Amino acid sequence: MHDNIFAAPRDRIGDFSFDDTVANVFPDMIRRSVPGYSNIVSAIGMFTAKFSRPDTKLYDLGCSLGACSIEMNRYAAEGCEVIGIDNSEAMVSRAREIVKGYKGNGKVNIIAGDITDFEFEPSSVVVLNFVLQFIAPEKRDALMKKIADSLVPGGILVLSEKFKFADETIQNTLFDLHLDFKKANGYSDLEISQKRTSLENVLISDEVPTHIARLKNCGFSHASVWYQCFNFGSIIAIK
Ligand code: GEK
Repeated sequence: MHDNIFAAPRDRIGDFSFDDTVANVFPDMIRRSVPGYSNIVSAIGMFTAKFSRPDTKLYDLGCSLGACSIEMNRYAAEGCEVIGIDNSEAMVSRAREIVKGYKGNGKVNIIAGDITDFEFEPSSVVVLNFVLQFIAPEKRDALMKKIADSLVPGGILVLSEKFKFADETIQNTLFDLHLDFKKANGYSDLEISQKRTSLENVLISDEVPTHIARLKNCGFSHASVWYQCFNFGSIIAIK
């Protein structure tokens, strides 16, 4: 379904939420709004093939409609269970139906819950694909520490985010290119500006060095950006 949620002018723009309206158009919305999204989802399958260990959990945190869960399950090692978690009921109910249609190596379990409250079991692959940016900044360190603690030695976290940049010229250039990307994908100036207002207090991005320092402080031995398209990108962190 085509995303035209912000197409009509609004008198008042509330905070963005992952409700039924968003869940209905989500695949179209994320493809047209997040540069590099499909490349990153495919690569998550490849990271899973390389890093999943038999009989461990593979977590897709903030799974939305389960795009990464499906990809992870295609490449899961023997005896793995993919667990997708999301706190939006609208996403979870749809994701449960969608994942049923795909075959994989293990099983996929979609759970409704808040990832900041979740007790993780031993895992080898954890994915946060454009999710940490929606978690309250003061909760980010504790979540990252819990993820690092749950990973087996040599396990991997794939952390994809919208980045911000300390260098003003780089920030403005990549921000403008993202606008051009959205316009090229058919969003109007009004849609872009109304969505930006709606996300203002909801999506809070960090700089790449902040992410890397947090990952190192929370127990990861290695961390690096492996992909970037404009101001969106993905980091891997290995325990
Ligand atoms: C994908 N990973 O297709 N607990 C659980 N879920 C949460 C929380 C939380 N505290 N906060 C936000 N979410 C997906 C895309 S979308 C990214 C992820 C985007 C969920 C929220 O309900 C939504 O489904 C998801 O995180 C973010 O690869 O829309 O830009």
